[in-house]
This record gives sequence, C-alpha cells and structure tokens, in this order.
Amino acid sequence: ITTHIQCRGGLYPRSNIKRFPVPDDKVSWSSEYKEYQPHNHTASSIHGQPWADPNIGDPGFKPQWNKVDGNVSRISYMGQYNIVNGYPQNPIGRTGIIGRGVLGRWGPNHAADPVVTRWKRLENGEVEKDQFNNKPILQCVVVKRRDTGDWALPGGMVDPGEKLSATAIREFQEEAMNSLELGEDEKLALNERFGKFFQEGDEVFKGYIDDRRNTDNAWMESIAYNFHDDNGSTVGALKLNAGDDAVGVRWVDITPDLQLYASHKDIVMVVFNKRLSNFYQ
Ligand code: RP5
Ligand code: MG
Ligand code: MG
Repeated sequence: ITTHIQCRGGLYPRSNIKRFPVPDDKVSWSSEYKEYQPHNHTASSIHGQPWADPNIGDPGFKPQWNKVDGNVSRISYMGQYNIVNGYPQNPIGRTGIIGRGVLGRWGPNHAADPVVTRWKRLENGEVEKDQFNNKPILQCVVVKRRDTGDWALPGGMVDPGEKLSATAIREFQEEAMNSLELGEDEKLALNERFGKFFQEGDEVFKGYIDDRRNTDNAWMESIAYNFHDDNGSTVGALKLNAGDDAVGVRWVDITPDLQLYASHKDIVMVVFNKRLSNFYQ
C-alpha cells in the first residue's frame, strides 16, 4: 500500500469532493468494509471528449476488459483486474471514490514517462561527486505540472494506437522542449540532433501509478524509459523549454530527499541505481 497514498488523501482533484476515508487495513478489497460509501464522481468535463470512454451501460459501448480493445489497451500491468457489477475494480484497492473522476478511461489509463538523465559536471567537464559519499551525481529532467504545481516526470497519456516509447519521447518533446510551438524546420533540426539519442531508451518500470486522479474504477498505469546522455553532449547540453501542460522545467539532482509527483520518485530511484552500477563497471 505504499503505492496507494496519494490516491486516498484529501479532496479529489478539480472538485470539492472528499474521498471516503480508507484506513490502511481497509485498502484491500478482501478486507470487509461495511460502512464504505464512497462518492460517485465522473467529471462532467470529460463527457464526449474524443479521448474518453462513454459511460458504462451506454448502448454501443462494449469495452473489452483485460484485452486490447481496438487501438486502446485495457490490459493492466498488474494482471487481470476484476469486473464488479459491470465496473472494473482498482487492482490495488479502495480509493474512497467511485466513478472515473477526471480520467478518460474506465480501468487502466495508460501513460508513458521519459526519464532523461545526464551526469552532473564541474566546469572543467569532470563528473561531479557527492561530497558525502563520493558517488557521481546523476541528474534528470523534471517539469512543473500546471494542474498541481508538483515537479514530475514529463510524461503523458498514450494516444490510441501509439507505440509506448513514442509516447514517452513525444511527451518529453512537448513538455520539456516545447515542440508544440516549433515550426516544421525547427522540428526537423531537432530530429537531426536528437533522433538517435531517443532511439536508445531503456525500459525501467511498468506498473500502477499512485496518482491523485485514481478512483476505484479508473487508475493510472505507466511505462517508463530511461534515455541517458552519458557524456552530456546531446540532450544534456540542450536548453530546456517548458511547454504544453508544463509551466517549468529543469535538471534536478537525484538525491534521496527528492520529492516528485505520484510514484515518480520510485521510478527515478530505479534509474539512479541502475546508472550508478553501470558507472563503476
Ligand atoms: C502520471 O501522470 C503518469 O506517470 C504520467 O507522468 C502522467 C500522465 O498524465 P498527464 O501528464 O497527461 O496529466 O500518472
Ligand atoms: Mg503532455
Ligand atoms: Mg504530462
């Protein structure tokens, strides 16, 4: 249940709806919780959006749970999820809210996250070492989310039919390079410069994301790729530029006290440990 903290606390995002309290020992669906009476909330803003499902029970909506459904994956990285009275059930447990809140899909909502890294360097180009443990300092790119103000990986939702690694790269370019505002020539130039860099992504995580938008019937899952600029000459030397739903962007040192949105810290630490062990090989 360390993966189920953000999505139990406080008000539901973009609403004044309070989550029904779910104590630690009541998260699991297998523990009985007779008093459990969560609010049913689906934001009106998502109805009719091209990226959102219709309501369950609407004639013509025949979701293929636990399957690839047309060009939308309804498969969970967490294994088969249950369907209870027609509604998919959060594989981790109770969240204190039913419905799908602000999420477009019932069941898993798939995202992809890029973890773009470089070594921190001194002015003379040498890799900077941590003054306490003498380990090299790894940095990654984070963006400030417009919706919550938290620093986060520059990830985003997988478009229907999109290759997962392509989502991670596209979102990095939109949120950390402001590609949506670039002209065609500028985009071509960027592709020249960084095309090869983004070909070599390393899958470092896939699973449930402890996101504040999660509900009992809809939740975030993500796959994360690490793109690493070992000598700092490509993306490591790029001037970052926040775009789309990011209002800030920066390189941050990966340290144990780093605080990031949702489960992003866990993902970043996986990358940190991997890169550090490679460094000494
Ligand atoms: C997180 O929300 C994912 O890990 C990803 O970073 C992000 C996707 O949602 P948006 O950034 O598109 O809101 O759960
Ligand atoms: Mg985005
Ligand atoms: Mg995003």
